[in-house]
Amino acid sequence: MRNEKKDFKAGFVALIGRPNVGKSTLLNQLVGEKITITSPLPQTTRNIIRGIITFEEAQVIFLDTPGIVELSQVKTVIDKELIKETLKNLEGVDIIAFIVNSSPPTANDRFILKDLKKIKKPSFLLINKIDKIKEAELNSIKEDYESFFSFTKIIPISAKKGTNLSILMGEIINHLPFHSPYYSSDFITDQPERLLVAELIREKIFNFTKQEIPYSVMVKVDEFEERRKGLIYLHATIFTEHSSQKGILVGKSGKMIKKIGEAARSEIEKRLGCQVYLDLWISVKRNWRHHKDSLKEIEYK
Ligand SMILES: Nc1nc2c(ncn2[C@@H]2O[C@H](COP(=O)(O)OP(=O)(O)OP(=O)(O)O)[C@@H](O)[C@H]2O)c(=O)[nH]1
Ligand SMILES: [Mg+2]
Repeated sequence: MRNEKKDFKAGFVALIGRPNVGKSTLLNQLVGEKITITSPLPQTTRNIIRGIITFEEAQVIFLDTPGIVELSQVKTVIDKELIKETLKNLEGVDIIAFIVNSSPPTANDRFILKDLKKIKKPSFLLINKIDKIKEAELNSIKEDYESFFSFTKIIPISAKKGTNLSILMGEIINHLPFHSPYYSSDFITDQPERLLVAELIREKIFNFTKQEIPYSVMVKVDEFEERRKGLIYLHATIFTEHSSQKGILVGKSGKMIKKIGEAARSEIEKRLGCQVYLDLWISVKRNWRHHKDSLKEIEYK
C-alpha cells in the first residue's frame, strides 16, 4: 500500500545493460560491499540481486540483472529465459538505469533502447568506464545515445573508481516516489548467505577456467551448518553439463578443484567472518542449460 506521507522516499532501480558493461561492479560500489559477483567475462550475472541503501530520508533498492543481448544471439534456453524474465521484471521498478560502456552504441545497446522506449519510466543513461577515455570522447558518445532516446538524465560514471556516484544517488532519490521503506535499515541485500556462497564459488570458476566451462556450471550449496562456534561446514555441488567438463574442473590430480575451493573458502571466510570448512563436489546434470525448469534450479527470482 502506498504511503501518503511525504517525508520518505523509497523505490526500486533496475541496473540494466548488455553484458560486461559494469552493472555488478556498480552495485557493489554503491552498496559498499561485494554482494554480487563480477568478472572480465561477459554474462557473469545470472540472477536478480538486490542491493539496499538506506538514508535518513530515502531508501534505494538497486537490482543487478543479467546482461541483455538480442534474443536471436542466445544459444541456450536458460539464457533466453533469463533475458525475457529480466525485461519482464522492469515492469515492477520505479526507475531504469541503463548502463553502457564509454563507446558508441552496439546492436545490443540498440536492442535495449527499443525496450526502453516502450517502458515509459524515468530512465537514466549511465556512461560507465569513463576512466578509460578522454573527456573529449564523451560528448560524441552522449550525442549518439541522445539521438536514440530522450533520457531523464545522462550521468558519466566510473563504477570501478567511484566517480560521480554521489551525483547519481542524488538524482535517483530526486526521481523516487514517496513511499515508506521496504526493508529494515540494517539490510544491504535480501540474498540469503547460502546463495551468496554459491555465487562466490561460481566467481572463482569464472576466474580460473576458460571458454564454455564457467557458463556450463551451476553451483548449489546443499549444507550450511554451524558445527561449532566460529566454524561453518559447507557442502556445495558444482553441476556441469557434460562429463568432459567435469574432468576439466577436477583438473590434473585434482589441482583445479583444489584451487577453486581454496580461493572460494578464503573469500567466504572473510564474508562470513568465521572459519569455513568447504566440501566441494562435482556432478553432471546433462544439458541443464537447455531446460526451462533449470530456472528454478538456479533459484532465479
Ligand atoms: N576500467 C573500468 N572497468 C570497469 C568499470 N566498471 C566495471 N569494469 C570492469 O568491467 C568488467 C565487467 O564488470 P561486471 O560488473 O562484471 O559487468 P556486468 O555488466 O555486471 O556483466 P554481466 O554480469 O556479464 O552482464 C570487469 O572486469 C570490471 O572490473 C569501470 O568503471 N572502469
Ligand atoms: Mg553482472
